[in-house]
Amino acid sequence: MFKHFFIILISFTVSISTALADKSMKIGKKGKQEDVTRIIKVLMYDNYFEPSSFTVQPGETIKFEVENVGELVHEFNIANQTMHKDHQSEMQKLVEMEIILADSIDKMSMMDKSMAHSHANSVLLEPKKSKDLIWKFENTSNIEIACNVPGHYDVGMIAKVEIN
Ligand SMILES: [Cu+2]
Repeated sequence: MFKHFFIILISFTVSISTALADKSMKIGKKGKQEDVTRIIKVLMYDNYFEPSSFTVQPGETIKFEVENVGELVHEFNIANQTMHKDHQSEMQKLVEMEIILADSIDKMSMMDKSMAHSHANSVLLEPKKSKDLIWKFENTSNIEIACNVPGHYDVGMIAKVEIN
């Protein structure tokens, strides 16, 4: 009897953690222009975002007009904490290869070395540059918008995203 209960408890715990892990990976997907219902202007400074938090509805498609008004290279990346951590090592490599410099991006060698850096969920911008990103949020949780240029996440270049 007791043994049975224990087994049930274990399988219950496993299924809960699987569900959570699965849920945290759902950050949405690249959105389509025709589905955009809201446009949000985002400014990137050294080292923070303005606005510093976002509230979105599940299923909503938002166009982010991202502009880097700082003096350094910055990234606007929609992901969760685990994805940001993974991406940070990728960015670290690009810095070590001197492809991403403090205030510029060596696009030629980025192409040469096939280190093309474009992901649907992020934009990487030199100072004074801007770019749009359309994102469809769906059944999302634990989303953070962050900059993964080495050191920036650690000093708090993160914007919270609340799904409401
Ligand atoms: Cu940054």
